[in-house]
Amino acid sequence: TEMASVAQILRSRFRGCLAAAVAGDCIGAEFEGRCRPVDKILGYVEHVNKQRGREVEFTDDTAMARSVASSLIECKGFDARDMATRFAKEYKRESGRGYGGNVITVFYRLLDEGLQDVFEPAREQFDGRGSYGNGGAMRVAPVALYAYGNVEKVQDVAKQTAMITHFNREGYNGAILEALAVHLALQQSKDENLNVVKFVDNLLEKMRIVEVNDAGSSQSEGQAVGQSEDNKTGQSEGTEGDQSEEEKGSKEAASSKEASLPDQPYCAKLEIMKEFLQREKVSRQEVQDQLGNDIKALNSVPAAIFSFLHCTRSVDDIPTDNALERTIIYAISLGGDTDTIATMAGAIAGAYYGIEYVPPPWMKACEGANDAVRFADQLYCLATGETIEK
Ligand code: F2R
Ligand code: MG
Ligand code: MG
Ligand code: MG
Repeated sequence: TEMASVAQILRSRFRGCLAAAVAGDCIGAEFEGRCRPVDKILGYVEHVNKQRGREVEFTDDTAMARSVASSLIECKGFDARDMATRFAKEYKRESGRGYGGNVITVFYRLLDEGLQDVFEPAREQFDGRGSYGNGGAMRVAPVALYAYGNVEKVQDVAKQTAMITHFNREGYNGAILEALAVHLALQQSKDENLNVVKFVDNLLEKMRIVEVNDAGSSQSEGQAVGQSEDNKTGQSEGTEGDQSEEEKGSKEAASSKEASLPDQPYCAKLEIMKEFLQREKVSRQEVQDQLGNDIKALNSVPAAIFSFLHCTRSVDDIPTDNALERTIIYAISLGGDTDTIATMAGAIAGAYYGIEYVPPPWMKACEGANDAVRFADQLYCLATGETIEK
C-alpha cells in the first residue's frame, strides 16, 4: 500500500543516515589531518571495495554516535547522566579510537560517581570557555532520527547532548546545525531536484534564531553561558545584564542582513555557502579557505553540509553516478578533519538518499555499518511508534 511505501522510504532514510555516517568516518579516517589529491582517495575507495573480511575501523566519531544512539534507545529518550556515562565507559573500554586531545579529561571526570552535575566537567574546560571542537556535532545524527518530526526537540536534544562535552557556543551550535541539516534532509521529497539554495535558507532561518539568542551572552569573551530554555538539568548560569537591552540588540542583529562575526558565525558561513552553490564553479581551495576543514565545529560542520549540497550534481573529478558515494569522497577531498567532515556529510546524504545508496562493499568493509542499521531501526520505532516486521 501507499502507507507502507512511505514508511519504507523513511526507514531506508534512517538506515542510510547512520550507515553512511559510519562509512564516512571509516573511510575518511585514512586521511585525517592530511590533504590528498582526489586520485589517492578514489584509489583508497577501490581498495576498500575489494576488502575481503578485514574491516576498516571506525574512530571516536562513530564510537560516540553509538553511545548517543544506544542511550536514546535504552532510556527511551534523553538522559544526560546515562549518555555521559556511556561516553566515558566507551572511552575507557577502547581509548585508542583517536579521541580529541582535551575531551578525554571530561571523560575521566564523568567516571567519578560522586559527580553532581554532569555538565560541570565540560563547562570547566578551557578556563570556562568550553570546547569549540566538532565532537558534539560529529555524533549528533541519531538525535535527528530520535526527534524525527519535531524540529524544536531536534534542536534542544542536539544542544544538550553536545553540552555533555562541548560547552562552548560554537561547539553546541555546530551540533544543532548538523542535526537540523539531517532533519531537513529527511523531510525533503525526492520527487524533484533538491533546491539547494532553499535548503540553506531553511537552515539560515533556524540558525539566525539560535545564534541571536545566545549572542547576548558574554561567552565569546570567555564566559561559559547557555542552557536551553526547558532543560531538565536544573542548573543555570544566569546571564548578566539588562534583559530588555539584550532583546533589543538581538532584534537589531536579526534584522541586519549581513551575518556579522563573531555573533552569528554559523549564519555567516551559511551565507558564503549559498553564494558558492549559486556559482558555476567553486574550487576546493575556496571551500577550505572560506568554510574551513579543521577540528573546530565552525570549521567543519559548514564544509560537511556544503559537501552534501554540492554533490547533488556531478563533480568533474569524481567519476561516480552515486551521489552519496560522491558526497563522501568529496568531503574527504577537502582534507583536514576528513573522518569528521565525511561522517557529518554522510549522515545528511544518507538521510536524503537512503540505505540503497550506500555501496554494499562499504557495508561489508566498514566496522559497525550493520550495527548502524540496527540502531536506525530501533530509533525508527522509537520515533514513529511503529513496529518493524522482521
Ligand atoms: N582527535 C582527532 N584527531 C587527531 C588525532 C587522530 C588520531 N590520534 C590519529 O592520528 O590517527 N580526531 C577526533 O577529534 C575531533 C573531535 O574532537 P573533540 O571531541 O571536539 O575534542 P576536544 O578535545 O574537545 O577538542 C579538540 C581540540 O580542539 C582544541 N580546542 C577546543 N576548544 C578549545 C578552546 N576553547 N580553546 C583552545 N583550544 C580548543 C583543542 O586543541 C582540543 O584538543 C574529531 O576530528 C575526531 O575525529
Ligand atoms: Mg575521529
Ligand atoms: Mg569528542
Ligand atoms: Mg576527525
